[in-house]
Amino acid sequence: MIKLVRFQQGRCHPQFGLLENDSIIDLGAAGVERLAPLFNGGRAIEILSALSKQSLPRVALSETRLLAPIDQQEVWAAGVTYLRSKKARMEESDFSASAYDRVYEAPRPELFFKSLPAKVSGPGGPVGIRADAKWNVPEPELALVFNAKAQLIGFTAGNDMSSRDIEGENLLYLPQAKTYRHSCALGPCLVLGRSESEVREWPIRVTILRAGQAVFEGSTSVGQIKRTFLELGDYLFRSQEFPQGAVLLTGTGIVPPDAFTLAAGDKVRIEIGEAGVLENEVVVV
Ligand code: DO4
Ligand code: MG
Repeated sequence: MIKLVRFQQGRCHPQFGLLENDSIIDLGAAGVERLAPLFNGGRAIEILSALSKQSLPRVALSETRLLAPIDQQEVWAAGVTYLRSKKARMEESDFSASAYDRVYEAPRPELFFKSLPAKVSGPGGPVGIRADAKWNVPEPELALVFNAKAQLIGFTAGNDMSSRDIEGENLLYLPQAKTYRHSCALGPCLVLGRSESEVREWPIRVTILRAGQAVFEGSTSVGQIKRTFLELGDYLFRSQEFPQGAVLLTGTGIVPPDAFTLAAGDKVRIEIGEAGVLENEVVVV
């Protein structure tokens, strides 16, 4: 198993690296500048394993800032892939209830565009709640990373920040409820070399901290996703092309109680299996 990160030291140019315990092997020194050439060739694990054995420069993790572990990949998202998500959304909106019910059962999944790569927050970056929304939640989701040939390359943790009142008012407002400034976070690392059945064993946990106290905790497991990764990837790539590859958030299985809404300054801590902990602070945008 390999953990790929994107990191920055001071004001230096961001680099990709391999995370090993508390240090990062700097792949910039080996000429690895972009993900697509590495992933599209289909030998990423072999190449990265060989590089990890070379004597490349190492940097202490504590001396770096981790960024979202992508560069030029669009981020898309699947919705209503867990029973919990379907039920919560049917409750939040009489108007749209049958749409959620139908899409949960239908062969074609719900897929929507989430973020341009440059707009994604990394670990420690901000996640946004809209100034014109009253009911805001994080959505802790496993993220799949595909290459340009629709091959599943790796996994990371993601946050599909959402405005439930805007989505609940009218499903046609979904793009506004889902895609706004700082609405997406990914990281901390991209896990390569794990199979779907292994990743389905991973737990997903979220803790929301307010003034240092947990105000919400929830958990589920990747195994609760109704659809296979293959099925989601197949639909994402239909009549589409992603020359740089693409990231797909796989939907949320954790929804806080209806009385809960995020506030500025909250810390959202998402932990997904071997992908690790993605923590972000909430800001109003
Ligand atoms: O249908 C709206 C979005 C669903 C979603 O983002 C989720 O289930 O995670
Ligand atoms: Mg979601």
